[in-house]
Amino acid sequence: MLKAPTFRSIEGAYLALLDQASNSPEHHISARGNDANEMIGVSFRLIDPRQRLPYLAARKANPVFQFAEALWYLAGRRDLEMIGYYAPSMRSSSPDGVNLFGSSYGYRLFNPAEGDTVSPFDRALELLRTEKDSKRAYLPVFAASELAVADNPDMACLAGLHLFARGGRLHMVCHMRANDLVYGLLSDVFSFTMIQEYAAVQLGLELGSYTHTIGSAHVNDRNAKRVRSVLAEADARPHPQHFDFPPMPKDTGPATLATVLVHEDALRTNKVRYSAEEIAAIGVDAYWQQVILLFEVYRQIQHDQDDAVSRDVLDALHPGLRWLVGHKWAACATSEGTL
Ligand code: 5HM
Repeated sequence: MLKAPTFRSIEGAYLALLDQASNSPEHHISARGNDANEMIGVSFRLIDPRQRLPYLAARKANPVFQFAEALWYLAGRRDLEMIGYYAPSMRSSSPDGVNLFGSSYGYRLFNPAEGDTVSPFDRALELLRTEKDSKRAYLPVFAASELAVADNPDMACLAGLHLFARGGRLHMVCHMRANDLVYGLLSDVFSFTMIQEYAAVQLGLELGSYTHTIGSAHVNDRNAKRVRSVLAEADARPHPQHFDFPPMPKDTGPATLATVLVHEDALRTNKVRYSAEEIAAIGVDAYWQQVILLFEVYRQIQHDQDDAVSRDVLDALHPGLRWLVGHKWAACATSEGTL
């Protein structure tokens, strides 16, 4: 069988990759000062790309950042102001302190290239609407000019995204030149499968498979301890945690994203504070209300002095998101101490 190994959700693929990189790596490298175990030419396929979050307490996945990054991409943005609030470490990749260049994939995908009037994303969707079984809906991200920048602090890790409309479903193949398996992989798969699902909704297709291919798949030595804890947790638990994540609503479009981003901006800049009841009255589907709930959780953590995030907001979260924020932030742990 020459196809990529298949997993239902990201968690199984994540654990298999960490296990292999830790226990049977192909190389030990030291690129740009980062010592790492590496495998080259790795791929896997997710049959249900909607299950894009791992439920591993030792990993402490951050669903607030994941949705923020996905929205930042979908909105075609490259500003640090938004993404730096959710991931302060990304500030060091910006050469001018204002924008990100190599890693602002959405800027390249969702804005027309210089001299063009239509974005690569819109062009790819148009192709998929008009050319049956097209193989041409490829959205390049890595630009050859990035190689010309000496000591480039932020060279795109995503080579490109490739969309295929087959049998009523929209499949995606993602080509990464390099992936940090512990951190980069999870946020990349989360965001790219969100772009895939958003594209499927625009085309009126069902969500298909997601195949992820990586040139250099590596685990940095400095993260080895974290990896051992994650693998030990997976080995010790009687059965994996499972929370099915719901589909993106069929009426999601640019107007939906714009509405969510207005609330994101107001919460990030602490201009509003919401109760669960107020978020339930916002005119977006319950799916997108979950994202606004997450942004309110993070607003309270960043801007309020309280020890605990308000109970009504936490209780309104989807059980999987509730589980994740409870393991990520002490302010979201339940008073009973268990989740
Ligand atoms: O030396 P190089 O440019 O490959 O270092 C970038 C590091 O960030 C690599 O470990 C790469 O795999 C990781 N990375 C990632 O996994 C970076 C980004 C941001 O572009 C990403 N995924 N999206």
